[in-house]
Amino acid sequence: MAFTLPALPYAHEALEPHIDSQTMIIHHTKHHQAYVDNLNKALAGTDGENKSLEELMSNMSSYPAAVRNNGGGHFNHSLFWSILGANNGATQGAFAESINNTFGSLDGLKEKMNAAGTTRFGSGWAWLIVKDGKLEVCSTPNQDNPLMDIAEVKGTPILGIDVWEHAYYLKYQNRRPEYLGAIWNVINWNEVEKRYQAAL
Ligand code: MN3
Repeated sequence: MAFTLPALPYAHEALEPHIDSQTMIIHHTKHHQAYVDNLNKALAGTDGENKSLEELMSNMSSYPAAVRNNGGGHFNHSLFWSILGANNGATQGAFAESINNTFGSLDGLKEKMNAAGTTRFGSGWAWLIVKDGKLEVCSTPNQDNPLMDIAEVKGTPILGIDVWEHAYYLKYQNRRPEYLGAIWNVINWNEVEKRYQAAL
């Protein structure tokens, strides 16, 4: 029951020009594959071998760092690929209403996410989470995420943006804010909304 690398739901070049195909190929087939392989290695022969990713996240304090780093890496990237793709337009209905009520507008949400990603020192993630039925923006270091029992801010992540340099360095070099500005062109809002509904 080893974990496996999920296929991308689109081609590696599908996010051009906002995220270049070389970055996507390396990010998916090298970085994510390494998290999967190292997670399987870290769990081999332990009781964690038969746990789901979600079960691992919620009990992360009882696992060694290799499970935290690589299990988080596997979960985070699987979510990341799913919420990218063709930008399918504005959000609607209850989800759009909740965004407007919480952040003023969709632009307000983007600003808050970009600020979380820009101010995260070193490597990590910016997150939109559902917590007690409400939307909230937060960030985590390294491959941590808000599902982990050790997270500072806990909730169900419905949109995550990878701000590790490997996510943008080939195209944007040190310009993380430019990458964060561009990524909104390739967010699959249908998927984010689906995750929002499921998290309520
Ligand atoms: Mn990454």
